[in-house]
Amino acid sequence: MTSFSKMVSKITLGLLLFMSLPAFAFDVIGDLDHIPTGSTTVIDDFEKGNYWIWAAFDFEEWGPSKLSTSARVTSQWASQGKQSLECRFIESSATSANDGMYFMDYLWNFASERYIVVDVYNPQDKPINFSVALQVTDNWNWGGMHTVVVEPGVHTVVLDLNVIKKPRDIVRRINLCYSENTKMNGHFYVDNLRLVK
Ligand SMILES: [Ca+2]
Repeated sequence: MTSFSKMVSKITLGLLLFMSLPAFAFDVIGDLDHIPTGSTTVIDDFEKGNYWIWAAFDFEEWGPSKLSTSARVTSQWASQGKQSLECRFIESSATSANDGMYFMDYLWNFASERYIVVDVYNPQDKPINFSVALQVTDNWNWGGMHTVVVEPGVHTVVLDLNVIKKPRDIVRRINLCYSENTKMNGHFYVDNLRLVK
């Protein structure tokens, strides 16, 4: 083949591969089995810096030390753009907690929002438990949502904000919550954290 026809066949192959891949058709888990279709607001796509920190030894005043060890922006994986947030954790010990948190502080109003939707990639060969919790009102009251088991691979997690029986017009903190399903050191990635009405 001439170099031109080679190039054309490569482009054709690329187009065929592209067309055969559904856009972001990840397994949807959580409170819905599909991605809700209401208007969507992205909270963080992790493309413009890192606003997240992790709960660690400094959380000991609230109990044993957490399993979370870092929260950093990475280009190792992304479901949107080029970057995601990598959340690392260690396995529990006899004296540790069995959960970890990665959080961002700001002042949001989620009163008219219904779902939190986030893409989660678990690269381990064992499941992890994942949830999202808000801290609401000026008293930073805990507003937890359902915990889902994230099997190995990429999933879109949909969580219903109406589970939180507290006002959501003052949201101070968003916590991405890991809890131990299987004892292991590991990490997971999140991307395209968004709200859907
Ligand atoms: Ca991204």
